[in-house]
Amino acid sequence: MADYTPKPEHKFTFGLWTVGNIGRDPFGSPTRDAIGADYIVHKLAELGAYGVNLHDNDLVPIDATASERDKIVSGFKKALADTGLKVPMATTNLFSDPAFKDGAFTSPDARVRALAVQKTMNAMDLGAELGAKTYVFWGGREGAEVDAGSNAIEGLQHFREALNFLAEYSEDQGYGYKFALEPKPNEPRGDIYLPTVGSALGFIATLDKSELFGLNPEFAHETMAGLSFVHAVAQAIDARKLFHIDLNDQKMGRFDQDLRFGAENPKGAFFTVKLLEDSGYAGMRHFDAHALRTEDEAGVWAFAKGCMRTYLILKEKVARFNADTEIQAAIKHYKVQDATLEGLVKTYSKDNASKLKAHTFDREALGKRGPGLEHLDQLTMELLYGVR
Ligand code: GCO
Ligand code: MN
Ligand code: MN
Repeated sequence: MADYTPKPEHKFTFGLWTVGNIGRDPFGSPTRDAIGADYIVHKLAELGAYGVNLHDNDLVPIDATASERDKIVSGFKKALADTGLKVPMATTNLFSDPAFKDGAFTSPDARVRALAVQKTMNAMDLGAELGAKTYVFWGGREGAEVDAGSNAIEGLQHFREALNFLAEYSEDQGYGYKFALEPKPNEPRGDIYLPTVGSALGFIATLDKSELFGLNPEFAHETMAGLSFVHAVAQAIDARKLFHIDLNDQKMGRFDQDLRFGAENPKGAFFTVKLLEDSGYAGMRHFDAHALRTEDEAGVWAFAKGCMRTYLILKEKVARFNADTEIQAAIKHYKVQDATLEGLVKTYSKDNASKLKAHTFDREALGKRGPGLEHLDQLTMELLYGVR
């Protein structure tokens, strides 16, 4: 029986806000007590995680004085030093405070936009102090329910201005951050700007220092939009923009559920792990999920363990898939090769174009050919079901 014990080398991380989730929802009060940040650090280290990520206010309350802030941060740093846990990613809470109710970087109110940039600079200082190298921008409140008052083009312009400013600030301070935009289609706003991985990729190309910006795709977010998370991650990898990843799970078409990784869509989770492992993705495997509202503290740690264990189980399945001769033969059969034709279409030349035009295809045979996908998919499922 393989060993599925998480270890720091697996690069698993959790947010303070994930295992710290107190089980509040729009219809009900918290079902769990808040857990202290230092205690979370010790528990995560005990469970074999590599790191812990945070929003500024997960650690330092929004109205803390400078000396309160320093006291909290030094206590947290001690917990990190005692356990060896790292803080690879930091981010800003630009969604909880009522000031950000109609957007932060994209608010139609210039004062709110400036406040958002100021808050983010302070949060970037905090992240840098804790050693973070990835900075996430999740624009939860950047969007609208009503399009009559402002417009989405202005929103995007404001968003661009803020990100350009903050990238300069990071460089100026020598923080060396890479920035990861996290798209989400809706919730908490009716419609959030940059709703999908594809939209964020398009937007990044318009930023001044676009090389510093990439993606933090989330399983639940693409799934809420009815899209394939695997395809979204593939596109981010193809663009060399997969800077971070939020792993969790979600039923399609529902409110944001943040389920334990692999709990709902094992096949999607499997192909996600396959993409990450096969592509040599060297970043964090971050879990942005939380225990069910029904759970007590024991349930929280069972949830955290479960996320990591499922990843390792699926990683082992990926190795089996790649080594399975029958599966590999089926893939080989599926991907038909033709050296002559591939040579003709690979690069344009007048000669290639005229040879290609002169070629006669047996369209009927192409249309009739069975690629063997039923067989291949069944083999894949049997592997996932544990009988191969
Ligand atoms: C959500 C988001 C957030 C972000 C977090 C870090 O749906 O609430 O996924 O959890 O990931 O703010 O940027
Ligand atoms: Mn989310
Ligand atoms: Mn997220």
